[in-house]
Amino acid sequence: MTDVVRVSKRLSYVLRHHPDSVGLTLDAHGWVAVEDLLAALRLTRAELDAVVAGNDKRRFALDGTGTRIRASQGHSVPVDLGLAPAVPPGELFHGTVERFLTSILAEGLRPGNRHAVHLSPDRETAERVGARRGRPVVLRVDAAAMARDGVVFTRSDNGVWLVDAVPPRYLTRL
Ligand code: HQG
Repeated sequence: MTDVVRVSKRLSYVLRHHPDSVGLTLDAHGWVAVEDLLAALRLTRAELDAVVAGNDKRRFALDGTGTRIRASQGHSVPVDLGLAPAVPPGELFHGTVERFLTSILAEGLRPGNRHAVHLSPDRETAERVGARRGRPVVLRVDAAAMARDGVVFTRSDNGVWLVDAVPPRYLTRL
């Protein structure tokens, strides 16, 4: 694991799940002062900037002034990302693994520990998400039908589609 990946994982842990573990508190929208984060994690600004800029999924976002930072999605602590409802593409994808399928097809996609169910804009991305846990299985989500039925979608700063839940009738195994 490279240093950048190590720091990225540490930032995900702190900014999504356990800010308290290093004595930080996120504001209501998930932001923390860059200065406080650097002090808490003993990082230099250059090290932080390398992780933010080099991150494969743009997991972290600086505010307009570059003085505050937050995770773009994936939180388990309560934050309001302030994302506006957005119209999804006709179909979205979810990557998972075989062992979850019986449950998913019975009760639909649930957010688990996170705030929202994460959906990918394309099949390849969903395969990568599923592959974190084993041989990937990709589900097609009929986002057009969900939107038509009044489900609210938001899109995170890094292009992940977020929704509260996906009932099984909108899912098809690919
Ligand atoms: C499964 C990573 C049983 C679901 C990724 C998944 C993504 C169910 C797991 C982002 C279920 C939740 C999110 C049900 C859902 N019964 N299992 N009813 N409903 N599941 O990690 O979508 O690198 O919370 O299929 O790339 O895997 O962190 O969600 O396997 O973008 O930036 O429960 O996390 O991004 O797992 O991944 P997760 P996810 P980062």
